This record gives sequence, structure tokens and C-alpha cells, in this order.
Amino acid sequence: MSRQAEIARETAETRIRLRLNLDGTGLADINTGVGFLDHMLELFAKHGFFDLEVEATGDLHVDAHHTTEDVGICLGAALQKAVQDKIGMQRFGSFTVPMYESLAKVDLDVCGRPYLHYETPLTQGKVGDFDIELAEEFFHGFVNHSGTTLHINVPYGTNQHHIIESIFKAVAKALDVATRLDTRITGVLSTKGSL
Ligand SMILES: [Mn+2]
Repeated sequence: MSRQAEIARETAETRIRLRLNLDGTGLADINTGVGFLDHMLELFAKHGFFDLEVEATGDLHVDAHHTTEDVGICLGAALQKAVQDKIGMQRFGSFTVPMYESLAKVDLDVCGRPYLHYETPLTQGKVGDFDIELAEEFFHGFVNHSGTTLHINVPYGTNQHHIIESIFKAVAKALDVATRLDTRITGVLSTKGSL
């Protein structure tokens, strides 16, 4: 069983092709046109042991909003497709990642119910060309299209680059745990019998 998915999505604002392999080794080939987003997706692949390819062409003459949100949508859609029927899957994952002065705590459930709790000290500003509020937009797109309940909490941190990077690493690590298969699980891990 190969747990991978390819998504092609085209709108008037963006054109995206994304491939995700949940059982990868951390290989990334990312080109979104947004440098900081590429950096986040590369480390997401590396720390989650996912293979990830993203080719995005977006309306960057406006800003990075549509491209960032739509890449989040495509990553979510790819996850939903790649987990298939979720048989044997651990489903929950939690990870805390420190990055120098910043700490990101992530708790997630790949359960089919989209929900995002996003609580960070981030306010407004930019990292490179990336408006920091776009990180939240990315994860909104991701949860809505993957059916993930995702709680992101950053209790403290001051450097914006560190805060966002620690979030992406923690999501990757938690998702790696959640998508692992456990041979003790028969069927899906739910008393309802489906996820
Ligand atoms: Mn960095």
C-alpha cells in the first residue's frame, strides 16, 4: 500500500501541483515563489519524514496571500487522500518544539473534523516577503481540506522567524506520529468504527 497523493489545483489566483508521500524520507522539492514558505515546507518535509514536491505559480504581484493559503489547501487535500481509510493509523499526535527563545506546542487528530486553534504571540509584520499572519491562513486551508483537528499554541517567543519555524516543525513531528501505522490497531482507531 502506497500512502501518497498528488493534487493539481488551478484557480484564477494560483496554479499548484503538489505530491506528498507519507512514508518518505524527508526529500523536498519546493518552489512556491515565496522564499519563506519554501523554507517552511522544506523543514516540514525533513522533520516529518515526508517526501514533498510543490510547484506553485501564484499572483505574487498582489501578495503572498493566495499562494500561501492555496498551498495549505493542497497539502491538506493531499494528506486526506494519502491516509486513505486510516486503517491502523495512530491518528493522534502531539509534539513540542523549542527554537531558541520560542516554544511551539502542537496537538492534532487526523479525525475528519476540521478545526484550528491558533494562539501565538505573533501580531503583525513580515519575515522576508511573508506577512506573518499568513501562517494562520496556511493552517486554516490545511485543516479544512485534510479534516484535521489542529491546536497550535505558542506560549512564548519573540523572534517571528523562530515562532513560525517552531510551529511548522512541531506540526510536522506531530503529523509524523499521527500518520504512523500501529500493528496493534485493527481497523480504524475509533469506537465509532470510522474516521
Ligand atoms: Mn529558519
